[in-house]
Amino acid sequence: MKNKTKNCKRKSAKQSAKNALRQAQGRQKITVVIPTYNEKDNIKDVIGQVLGLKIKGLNIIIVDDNSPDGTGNIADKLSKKHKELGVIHRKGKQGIGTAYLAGFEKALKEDADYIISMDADLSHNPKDIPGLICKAKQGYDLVIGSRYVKGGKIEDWNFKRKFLSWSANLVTRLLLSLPIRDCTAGYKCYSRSFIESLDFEKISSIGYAFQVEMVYNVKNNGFTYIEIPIVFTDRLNGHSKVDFREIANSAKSIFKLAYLYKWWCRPVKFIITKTKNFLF
Ligand SMILES: Nc1nc2c(ncn2[C@@H]2O[C@H](COP(=O)(O)OP(=O)(O)O)[C@@H](O)[C@H]2O)c(=O)[nH]1
Ligand SMILES: [Mg+2]
Repeated sequence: MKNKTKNCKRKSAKQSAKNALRQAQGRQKITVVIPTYNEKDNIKDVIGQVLGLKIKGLNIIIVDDNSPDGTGNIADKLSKKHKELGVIHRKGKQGIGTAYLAGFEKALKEDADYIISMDADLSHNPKDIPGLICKAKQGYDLVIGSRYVKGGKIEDWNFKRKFLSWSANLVTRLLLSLPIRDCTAGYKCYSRSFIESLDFEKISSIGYAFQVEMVYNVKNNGFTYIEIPIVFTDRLNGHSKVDFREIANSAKSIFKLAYLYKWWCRPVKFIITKTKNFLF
C-alpha cells in the first residue's frame, strides 16, 4: 500500500506539470464526485441536471457501493450515453468517506483541477455548482456550500434532523476550534493542490465525519477556505443513510480527531497511557 502511495505521489508530480500547462492554456477540468448507495430514483436526475449546466471541462464520477437497488447498473447505462460520466464500483457498503477518497483518487489521475463533492439525492442543488467553481477559481482551496451562513438555509428537514445537524456542528466547532459555520457540509469544491497534499492513508474517517476531517485538514495545513450560502432541501426520493450507527461512528471519529490533534487532550492521553501501562 505504501508503494502505491509513493507511485501515486510520483505520478502526481507529472500530472501537476500537465495540469499547469492545461491551466496556462485556459483549459480546466472540474470533476464532480457523487457517492451513491440506493439512489435509483435520483441518479438519472442528478446526472442530467449536472451535465445540463453545460460547464466546459466538467465530468462526473459516481462511486457506487454495489447498491442493492441497482443504482450502479443505471449509472453504467448512463455512462454509455454520456462520455463525461465515469463509474467506480465497490464490493459493498464501505462508507461515504472512503467512497469520496476512491473518487478523489480517480479524479486526480484524470487530471482534475477542481473537485466537487455532492450528494446524489438533489439536496445539493446542481445550480450552485457555478458559484462554487467561481470562488475556487478566485483561489480558495475549499469552497463550502454552507447552510449556516447568512443566506443559507435548510428546507423541509424536521426539527429532530435540524437539531442533530446544528448540534453536531456546534460540538465539532468547539472540540476542534474550527471557525467554520458548516463543518459537516457535504457540498464542497476543493482545489487540486489541497487534495494532492493529502496522505489518503492518514484519513481516519470512514463515514460522515470525513467532511469534518477535510475541513480540519484545510484549516490546519494553511489552505484557504470560504463558505458561500446554499439552500439545502430534503431529498425527494429514497432514504437518508444516516442512522444511529453512522451518528455514533461520526461522533467517535470527531472525538478521535480532537484526541489526536488538540493540546488539551494531552492530559487525557497521559492518563490513558499510564493506565494501560499499569494494567498490561
Ligand atoms: N458509495 C457510498 N455512498 C454512500 C454511502 N453512504 C451514503 N452514501 C451516499 O452519500 C450521499 C449522502 O448520503 P445521504 O443519505 O443523502 O445523507 P444525508 O444527506 O446526510 O441524509 C448520498 O448520495 C448517498 O447515497 C456509502 O457507504 N457508500
Ligand atoms: Mg443527502
